[in-house]
Amino acid sequence: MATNGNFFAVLQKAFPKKKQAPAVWAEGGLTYSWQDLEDATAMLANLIDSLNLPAGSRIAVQVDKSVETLMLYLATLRAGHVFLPLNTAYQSSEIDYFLGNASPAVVVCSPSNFGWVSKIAFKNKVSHVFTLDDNRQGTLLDRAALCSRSHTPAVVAADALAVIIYTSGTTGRSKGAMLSHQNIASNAETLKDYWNWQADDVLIHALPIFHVHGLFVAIHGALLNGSPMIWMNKFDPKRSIEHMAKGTVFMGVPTLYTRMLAESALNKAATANMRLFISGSAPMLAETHAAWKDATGHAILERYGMSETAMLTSNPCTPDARFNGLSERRGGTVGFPLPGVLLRVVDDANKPLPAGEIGGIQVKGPNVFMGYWQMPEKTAEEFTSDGFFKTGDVGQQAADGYVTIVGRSKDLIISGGYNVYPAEIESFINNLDGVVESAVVGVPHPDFGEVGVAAVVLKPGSVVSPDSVLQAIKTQMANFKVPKYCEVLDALPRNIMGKVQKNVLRDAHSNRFLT
Ligand code: MCA
Ligand code: AMP
Repeated sequence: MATNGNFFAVLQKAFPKKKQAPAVWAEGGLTYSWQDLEDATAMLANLIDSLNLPAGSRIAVQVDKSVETLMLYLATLRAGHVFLPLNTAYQSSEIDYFLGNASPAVVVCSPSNFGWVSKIAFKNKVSHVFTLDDNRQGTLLDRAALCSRSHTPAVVAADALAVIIYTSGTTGRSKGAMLSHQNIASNAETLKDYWNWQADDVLIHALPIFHVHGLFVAIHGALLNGSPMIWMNKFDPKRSIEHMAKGTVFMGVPTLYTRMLAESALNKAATANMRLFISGSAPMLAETHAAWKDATGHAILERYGMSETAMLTSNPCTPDARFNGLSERRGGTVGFPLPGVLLRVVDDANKPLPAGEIGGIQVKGPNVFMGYWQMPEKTAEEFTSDGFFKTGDVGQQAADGYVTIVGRSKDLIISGGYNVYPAEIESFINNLDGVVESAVVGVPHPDFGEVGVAAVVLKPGSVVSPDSVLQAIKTQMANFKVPKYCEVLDALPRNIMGKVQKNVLRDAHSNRFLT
């Protein structure tokens, strides 16, 4: 029989032989052993099996982070279905879109959201709605408790769909990036090797698990290495530093690092047990990289990736033989293409550029996704005729191999590691009563790296305050999408072609949040 392509089966093989050893230490005191992980994922997978869902059914999950959410993710793979994580900040109109677009068979939500989520779910013909909170309560675990602890992982092809991650687009609504078992397995295996995971590693897990960074990069690394995790349901800078006495690996977006840098407890002694600090999801300022080195003696390893591709490049962990044995973790760069990833920098005609020249970044590799869920035209647009994926990021690769991201061709704001597409906010503002048009730009912010600022033009005679615009967005959209400032203008700045000059707006507000 052909080998099982199910990524859960790959992870399960990597679970340590000592089943009673700790797999997860949760803040609050609970310890979960590898046997607990085995049993709980079996029970949840048996519950999923008992629903008799068609193969490849989507299981949409919008719940607070907990170890049980991790179990649910693993159980979904184990049962051969498709995990669809949703940011807990999403509100009803956003959830309505995702459920309508993905047609999940199962929705799992927080008990406190059951009222509104179940209405939207039933409207979208979802057959099963379960609840799960971050304290092991809810109908999901009540039902799973009745199921057997024995379960054989479903046999699936390596190229079967495993996870859908929604990512917003420069135009229109979000697109579901489809990742196969093989996509996530190949990336996890590459990173296990490249980041030199050690037998005694302990991961401090501080990120949310509804995006690639916390869900794939962090969790897969630890599980594939059979390493325990210190599990934080919510990031806290003080407690993260305390955990470093026991932990060895930390992964975060730059905001997590700047918040920890502000703590007096951060010093060389507090981080002496740590082996590796990894940053990604947003650009880390070279100053932050240098400040961290100063405070702790550790050089943060920055890497670069996307929901569509998982990880693409990384600074070296140990000397990289492919690049003359270079081992420097160079601040302001995202390092080398990972083994197996082809990366090229091209001009507007897709022609590869020489080293050092700036252009569009395109990639190819076993980690690159299967396409956007039910959007074949969008998928085709994003690939070149020779099979490279257009990242929408602009950068250069130096002669010695280091890749630097210098900007984005996509109109995107990355705020505290979350992506905000101005087009989505602008279209919402433009539909408000009394508004003619708007423009949303990203400007530097000391905590979130970048935040949105909105400029709004009103219809003659209408009275709309900037605060009411922000308030209206807040009631309908995830909180991280709400611009941090809004102004009313007589007209948007335009060039002679009539195109809105977002750079003029960005310049006008570039110091708004900086001291
Ligand atoms: C919270 N707020 C934000 C953000 N987070 N505003 C802008 N950007 C944000 N990221 C809002 C809150 O709604 C609140 O507004 C106010 O800011 C203060 O909230 P605060 O309590 O400080 O926030 P927090 O709960 O502490 O969250 C900050 C955070 C969080 C811990 C930095 O944003 C976070 O966990 N970010 C990580 C995101 C991540 O994992 N990204 C990976 C994506 P109000 O008071 O008005 O309600 S995966 C990816 O990008 C690719 C593939 C990759 O390469 O990894
Ligand atoms: P997402 O849609 O959440 O997958 O975000 C992916 C985008 O985040 C990439 O296309 C980049 O623009 C950005 N990104 C991720 N890691 C880095 C990094 N280390 N430096 C700069 N940008 C990054």
